[in-house]
Amino acid sequence: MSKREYNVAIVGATGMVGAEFLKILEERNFPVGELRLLASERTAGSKLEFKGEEITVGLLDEESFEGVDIGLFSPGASVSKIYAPKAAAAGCVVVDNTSHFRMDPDVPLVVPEVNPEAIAGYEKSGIIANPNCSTIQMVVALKPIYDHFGIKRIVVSTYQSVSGAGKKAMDELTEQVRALFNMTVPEKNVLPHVIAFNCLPQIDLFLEDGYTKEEAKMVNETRKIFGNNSMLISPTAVRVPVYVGHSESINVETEDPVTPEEVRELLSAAPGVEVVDNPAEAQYPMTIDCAERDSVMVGRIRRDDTVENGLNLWVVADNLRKGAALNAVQIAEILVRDYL
Ligand code: NAP
Ligand code: 12T
Repeated sequence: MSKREYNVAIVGATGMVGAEFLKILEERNFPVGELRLLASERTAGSKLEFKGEEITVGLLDEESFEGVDIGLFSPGASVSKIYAPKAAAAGCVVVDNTSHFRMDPDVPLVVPEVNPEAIAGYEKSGIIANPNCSTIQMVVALKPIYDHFGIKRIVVSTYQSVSGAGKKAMDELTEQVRALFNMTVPEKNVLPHVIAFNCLPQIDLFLEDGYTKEEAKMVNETRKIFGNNSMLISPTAVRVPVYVGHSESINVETEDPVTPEEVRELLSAAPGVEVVDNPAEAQYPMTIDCAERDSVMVGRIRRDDTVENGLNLWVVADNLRKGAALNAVQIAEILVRDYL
């Protein structure tokens, strides 16, 4: 480490991911020098707490990144598109949580448990992209399986919480539940249909081929992170009425023969993974247990007998933590340890 403390900006500090950034920087005792909190005119001037001190939220503008070493961005793709390059031009290394730069060949897409070496490529653009929440938890669980047995094909269905769509979507679920219990008609403004007591097989917008953008992100990002464009991935992304935590049913076809026992042992020793798999005691990963946890929980590990080398897994993680802010802070930790 060439320097003891780093000036950090959180862009989108007043959002769900921003709140998690503040908590995680404090919890992990990241070497923060000056901390700059930035948001839009809607919340600029409000105050947030970091290490017992109140910090006033500033307005994101052209001058926001003077003297800032690391920018942790989650203000939405259209805002990152404009401000991440401005920050990088001012000498700030950006770790961006939005979808905008993920597939840019000049921007590394990083999950520290899977491809930390890719961080070295940050110098080209000054930007490192944080993958989509659903991609992150899937690749953390699959990395040891990929390394030991090879992966031919993945079929994944997600059960994604409303917090993935931001604060307004969480409030919408609450208001809809309240309305329904009061026998009134629920209103919808953020998600495409009523989410209370419902499941929506649509996350983000539809593409021409009938898949959604969220599904396409899982395919493209997973291939980029593993550096393997021939990996076959068939996704379905579903929004469920859960506040925090995404679940995934993952079917994997491996190259080499594999047993559930081998996978349980391998995953038990894998970084960032916690095996919760004891059917006799009805123990398996659940979103009510994942909030505030750092690990990706894996359970229901069993053979898929319909193919020669098949496995089924149930994978759960806190989408705001490992799926967003924690992964980005882990990237920043490697940056300060090895690069800055
Ligand atoms: P959120 O709760 O709606 O918060 C959005 C934040 O962005 C707020 O702080 C908001 O500030 C700020 N913002 C919006 N427009 C801005 C502008 N023009 N200038 C400056 N700040 C602006 O959303 P969230 O859940 O935190 O997610 C934010 C973004 O992170 C998403 O759009 C998504 O791209 C990304 N995300 C990524 C993952 C992932 O998979 N890695 C997961 C969740 C989210 P105000 O309060 O002032 O409006
Ligand atoms: N549409 O960062 O709505 O690409 O859950 C993350 C979460 C996009 C992203 C969601 C989304 C992203 C959602």
